[in-house]
Amino acid sequence: MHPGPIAESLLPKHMTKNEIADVLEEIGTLMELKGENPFKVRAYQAGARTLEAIEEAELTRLIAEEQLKTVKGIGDALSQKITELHTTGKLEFFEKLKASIEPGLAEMLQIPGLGPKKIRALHDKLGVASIAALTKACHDGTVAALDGFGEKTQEKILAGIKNREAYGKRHLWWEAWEIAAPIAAGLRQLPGVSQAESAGSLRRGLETVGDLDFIVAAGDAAPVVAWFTGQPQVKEVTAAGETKASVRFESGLQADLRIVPEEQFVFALHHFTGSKDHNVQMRQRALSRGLSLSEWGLVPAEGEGTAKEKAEALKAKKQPSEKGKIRNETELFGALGLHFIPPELREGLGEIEAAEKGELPRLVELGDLRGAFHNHTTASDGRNTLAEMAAAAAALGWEYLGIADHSKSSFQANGLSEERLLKQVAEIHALNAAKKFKTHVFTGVECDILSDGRLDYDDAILAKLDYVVVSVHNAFTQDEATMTARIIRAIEHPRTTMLGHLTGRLLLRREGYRVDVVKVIDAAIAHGVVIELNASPWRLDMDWRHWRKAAERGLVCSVNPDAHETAGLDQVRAGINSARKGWLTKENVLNTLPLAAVRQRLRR
Ligand code: DGT
Ligand code: CA
Ligand code: CA
Ligand code: ZN
Repeated sequence: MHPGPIAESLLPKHMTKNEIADVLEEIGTLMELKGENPFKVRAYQAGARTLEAIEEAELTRLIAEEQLKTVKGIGDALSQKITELHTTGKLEFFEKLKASIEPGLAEMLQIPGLGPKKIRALHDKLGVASIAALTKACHDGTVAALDGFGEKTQEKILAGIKNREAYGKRHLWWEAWEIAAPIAAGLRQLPGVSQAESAGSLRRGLETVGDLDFIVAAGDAAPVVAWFTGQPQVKEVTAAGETKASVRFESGLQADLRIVPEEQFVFALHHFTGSKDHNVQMRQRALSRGLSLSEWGLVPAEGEGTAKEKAEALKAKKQPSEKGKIRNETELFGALGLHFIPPELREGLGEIEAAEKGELPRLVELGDLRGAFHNHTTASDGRNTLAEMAAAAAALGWEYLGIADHSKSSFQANGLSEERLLKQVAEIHALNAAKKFKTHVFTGVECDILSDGRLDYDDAILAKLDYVVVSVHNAFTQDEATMTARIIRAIEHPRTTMLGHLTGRLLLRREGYRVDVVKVIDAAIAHGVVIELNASPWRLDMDWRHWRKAAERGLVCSVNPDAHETAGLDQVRAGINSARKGWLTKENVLNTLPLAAVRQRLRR
């Protein structure tokens, strides 16, 4: 498991300004869903924006001095609610509001592209109050006939419902990990528990997770089952046996728990880490050596009885010496003539052959990162100021932070005009000169790739920046050849440093645009352009499945948080998972370089 925030997530905590802004935003959405006064709705949305523009420390001061209501855009009522959230982490008004919404309507909010206003209209005019009823209304064509909807909207809604069904069963790695990490830590602290791990796709760092799989070593299973099923986040206990249990959390995520005796732990952990393909290959390898590998143990293949019976028989013999006993995964792989295979590589994609030859790469680690590019501030669509972002990077111990706000064509993200961009560059220079933070800030931009492949600023402007990230943010529906040529044209631009989120996919929400990834990789290598591994848990783009081959051919990766708030910087953790799944080493990743080397590289 990764190190990370553990026990504090179980305690009531005070909320940060961004978390409070999220609640205000949701209140606005729910009130709109209920058809309440639009002025009230807008007050909450505006309150969220106002809050984002205030620095965290300033908010704390305003609350302590009871001055919050004097801020323009925050009245008495809002000030009270913000204060309650800030100090207690809860808001009674919000809880009541949530409880007052018909569950079917709230569920409709999960359909991509369907907002509260439209849901309200569907409810009032067609009496639709569930996804099932909405599906039927779309098939009947009554949705298209509604004022303000039409054929196109109806099609979009149907596609959204289908997406939700297809994706609904999986969860983002990040969200799964936030639930799993404190539970694994809690299990480890239980009396009588000697080891506990999250296995499965979560441990392998897969971008989405079907369910959680906890493996625990304990002599007495009953108290472990009781603790696990009694966790406050558990919504439903779907099974509880003597050595196993299954639960479902609020988000719909399910978790399996298995408790095994100490000596079986390593075999169970390996088995339930998977993947299935990796396990099949491992079992074949064991068989070719006259051994049988399973969750129960590693036993001779010949002779009567199941693997379980043989493992138990071996155990009953109580071998007098510890010799030959397998205590951890390194020894398990070793027993089959293999170097240790990190969980992220266990996808059955050649890792066993490499482990046999001693050719596994030394994978990049979170601690190797010395900074990060592609981060936003309140200048465009970020939620923290330049100074706050720099302070957060310094707190992470980073040597540098690259700012890359949106360019002028991204008006929906408050993209920067030339004038505002130059003003930001001056601000960054002043910040660096003041040496208030240990972290050096690089000036950059996330420059739109226009629909024909030109960049969104003139060369003279781009020349004033330390680096340029180029990204596609519009005209997603171009055909593959057009999109590929468009992106390659941007890569060929002499001012381009790196390519942002190559396919534009949003995991569990929308497919990426059509693009020939291999051609884009070729162009990037040919022009010395870096491709980012966008570490946002929603993106993880370029996908890990392309990285191994691309890096072998000389492509350089930058693990970019694409942070829109200070908390987003930590998401490089998810990017590192994908980098490791892509067999990347420290040498393949730009932002593992120390400051001086990065400076030199950017000057090229
Ligand atoms: P998920 O939950 O869909 O994201 O993916 P996993 O890999 O966590 O799969 P899961 O939870 O069904 O099972 C955990 C691991 O247990 C899986 O990676 C490999 C092992 N496993 C489960 N079922 C089988 C099976 O039928 N054959 C083999 N060889 N291994 C299995
Ligand atoms: Ca699983
Ligand atoms: Ca499972
Ligand atoms: Zn972007």
